Amino acid sequence: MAGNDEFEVLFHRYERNPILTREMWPYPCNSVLNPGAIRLADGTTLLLCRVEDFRGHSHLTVARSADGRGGWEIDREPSFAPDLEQFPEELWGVEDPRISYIPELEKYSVVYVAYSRGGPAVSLALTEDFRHYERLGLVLPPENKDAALLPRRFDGLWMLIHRPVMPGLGQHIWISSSKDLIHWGHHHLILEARYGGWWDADKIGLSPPMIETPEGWIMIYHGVRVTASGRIYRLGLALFDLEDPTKALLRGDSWVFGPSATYEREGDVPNVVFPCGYTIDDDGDTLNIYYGVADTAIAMAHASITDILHWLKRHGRPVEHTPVSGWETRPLT
Ligand code: BMA
Repeated sequence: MAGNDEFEVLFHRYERNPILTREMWPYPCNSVLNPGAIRLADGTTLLLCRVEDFRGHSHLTVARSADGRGGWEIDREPSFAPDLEQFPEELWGVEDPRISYIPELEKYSVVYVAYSRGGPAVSLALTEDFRHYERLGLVLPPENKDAALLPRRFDGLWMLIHRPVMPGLGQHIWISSSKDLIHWGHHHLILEARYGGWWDADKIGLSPPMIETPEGWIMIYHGVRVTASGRIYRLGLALFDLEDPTKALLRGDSWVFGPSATYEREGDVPNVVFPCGYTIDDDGDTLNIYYGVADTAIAMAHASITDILHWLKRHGRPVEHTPVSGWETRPLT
C-alpha cells in the first residue's frame, strides 16, 4: 500500500483555478459546479455546467473554450432545464451530467440526475448540438445517481454505470445493460465502497465517464468518508477489462486526488472535488478533468494517462468479486 512517502502527484491543478465561478455567469445564480465535458470535432471544449439557482434547484448551461482553460463563452440561456410537464421526476432540478460521444448514433449521450420527490434518479438524453435534446426519460428509479454510458455496445448491448443506494448495505458502483438504452437489466455490482477507516468507506460513485485505453477502461471514482466535521470527497482509480467492463481488474488503495486548495476546502459544501467530465488533448495522453469545488465553482486539473496506468500497475490490487447474494456473509475489508 502507498504510504505518505510514496504519495505521487498524478493530477496537477491548473494554476488559474477556479476556471468558472458564479461571478462570471451572465445571469444571477448561487453556484456553478460538476460539469460534464466533451471536446467537439473542431477542438472546442464544451462544458455542460450544473447551475444552482436561488431555490436550490439546478439546470445545465453550456460554456465553451478554444483551449479548455480560459476565454470561456457562457450561454445566456440554460441549455437543458427541467421539463416538469413531460418529466415530472425533474421536480427539484437536473444535476451532474456525464457526457459520452456515441459514434454509432453520431450523437452525444447526456446521463444526468433527475432530482425527484423520491430522491435522485438517473435520466438519459441524446443530443447532436447541446441545443436540442431527445429525452429518453427516467431510466433508473430513485435512489440512484453517478451514471454514465459507455460509448459502444458490448455483444450488442449498451452498458450503463450507476450507483444505486442499498439501504443498510451501502452505496456501491453497478453496471447494467440494455438493447435500446431505455430498458436496463443484467445488473452487476462492480466496485464496492470499503469499510471502517478507509478513505472510501462510506460511499463511492463513478466520477467522469470511463476512459478507454488499450489496457482497459480507467475509472476515476469518488470516495466519501464521513468525519466529525462533515464529508470529504476524494478520487481513486480502478481499471476494468476492455472487452468486459463488468470485470474490475485493479484498484488502488490510496486516493489520488483530494481537496487541499482553499477553493476546494471552502464553499457551500466544504472539502469536495467532484469531476463529471474529462477531455483528452491532441497528444492522446493529457487528460483534463473538470471538477466542481466545494459545490461552489469549477476547476480543472490534468494528468498523464500513461502515468495513471503505471500507477495502477504499481499500486493496484486485484479486485475480489462478491456476488450480491453473498453480501450477508462477506468478510469486512
Ligand atoms: C454528491 C452529489 C454532488 C455533490 C456532492 C457534494 O452526493 O450530490 O452533486 O457535489 O454530493 O455535495
